[in-house]
Amino acid sequence: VSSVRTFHEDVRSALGGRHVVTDQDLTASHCIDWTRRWHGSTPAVLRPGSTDEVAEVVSAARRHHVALVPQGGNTGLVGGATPLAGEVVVDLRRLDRLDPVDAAARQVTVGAGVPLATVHAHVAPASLAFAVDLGAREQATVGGMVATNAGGIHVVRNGPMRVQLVGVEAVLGTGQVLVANMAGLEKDNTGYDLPALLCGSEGTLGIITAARLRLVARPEMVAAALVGFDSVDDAVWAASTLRGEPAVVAIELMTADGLAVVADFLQQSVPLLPVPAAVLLVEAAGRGDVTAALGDAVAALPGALDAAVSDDAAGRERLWRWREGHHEAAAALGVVHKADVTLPTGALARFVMAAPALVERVAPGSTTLVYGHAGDGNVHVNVVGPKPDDDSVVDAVLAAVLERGGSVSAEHGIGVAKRAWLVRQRGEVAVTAMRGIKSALDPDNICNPGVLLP
Ligand code: FAD
Ligand code: 2HG
Ligand code: ZN
Repeated sequence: VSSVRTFHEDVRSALGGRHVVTDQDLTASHCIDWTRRWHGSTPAVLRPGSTDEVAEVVSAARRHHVALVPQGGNTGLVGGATPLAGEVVVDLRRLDRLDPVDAAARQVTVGAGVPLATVHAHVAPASLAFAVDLGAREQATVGGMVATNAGGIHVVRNGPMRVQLVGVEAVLGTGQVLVANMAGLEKDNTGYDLPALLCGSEGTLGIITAARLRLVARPEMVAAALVGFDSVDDAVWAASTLRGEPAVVAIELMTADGLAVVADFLQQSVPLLPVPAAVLLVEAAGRGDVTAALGDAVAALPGALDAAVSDDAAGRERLWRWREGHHEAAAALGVVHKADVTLPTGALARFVMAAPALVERVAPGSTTLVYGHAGDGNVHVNVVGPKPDDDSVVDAVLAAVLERGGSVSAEHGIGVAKRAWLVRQRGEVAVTAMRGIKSALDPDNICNPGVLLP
């Protein structure tokens, strides 16, 4: 207790009392995750406003043996930002630096606390765009997205966060400030790729304070289509074909069962009637007539039935609502158990079709939605029914994924939810290497000690 009190005194003098929040009414929202599956408690939420202040926090934590949980927008879906063992929360949202866009380099440097939507808005006037986009865009921060190597809806064209990350600034678990390629060199072949290492480290190696991000051309035209198919097989086959179309930037899969749940939630009818067995939401973007390019690509797909197409912003948003409504519609039914998985291309359709029956065997009477980023072989199995602390359904789904040669985490990370699966996924040698990296960069195990490594 006295050690924690001394830690509090140190951080109060580093951050000022206003940014050491101990009032439980104010810390409560930091202690529960988005899914409501993970609940913790914390003696304090720290709100550093600069890289130096983050370094002071980490150094004080080392001195006093205090464990830290970094937190951005708290939209993570694997419990990685929840203080489950009473850790101190470090809220990074005051790191809101927004440097001018470097149009010549097609890069921008931003603070870790900047929300994704702010990055999008910041680079748009320079006719540039940030390639990563995801449903939690208003809250998810750049630091959290780097820490989880977030994916989202455009991975099929531009890759995940790791591909967009040119450089990183971070306070390591040692308290030292690491500056890795923040000058944004496109080529720098001098040893280990530290930005790539920190990307996906889930707060276990240190605290990301800023990122140098790659930008892409802002598309002049965007068009989206909901395309119906008689079978999941046809839809998945179509997704593979569409990956070869240069203008296609998103290929998202939904099934009739999931759409029925969303239709109830939205109190609307699916725009394709009768509702097909499987639906792809396909988005095309670029210069020239992308609507025509999208129409031609869709018309050439074997098995495509009806399509609803839109190229104005409001119409596209209406189509996307059917896809982005899935997690909200599921959450409205209760606490959602989530398995975020990738399958080898050839195994995806069969898995999507098998998942609901697999869930029904383990937890009869549950509601199951299977949807996701078909272009990446990544689907999200959302199950409502089992008690919040019952892992049996997710375990059964993950076991089925491993049997089929897939991954137990495609884009959300391991967090606390999937720690038990890491060795089975990656093997002892890889996990031992990860432990070695962890102990080199965070020797006192103060950075998210409960996360990622079993
Ligand atoms: P948090 O939830 O605060 O933290 C996530 C992890 O990162 C934790 O382990 C935390 O300790 C660590 N962390 C946070 N900030 C830092 C930092 N500065 N330094 C070091 N570690 C840090 N994810 C996808 O990949 N693709 C999607 O399509 C997608 N869609 C989503 C849609 C919705 C509606 C929701 C709620 C979530 C979605 N997510 C998606 C998950 C989530 O948005 C991402 O994981 C996002 O990257 C988390 O960002 P955050 O700032 O909220 O991080
Ligand atoms: C998405 O693609 C997100 O919508 C969230 O990754 C998925 O909530 C989920 O399971
Ligand atoms: Zn996703």
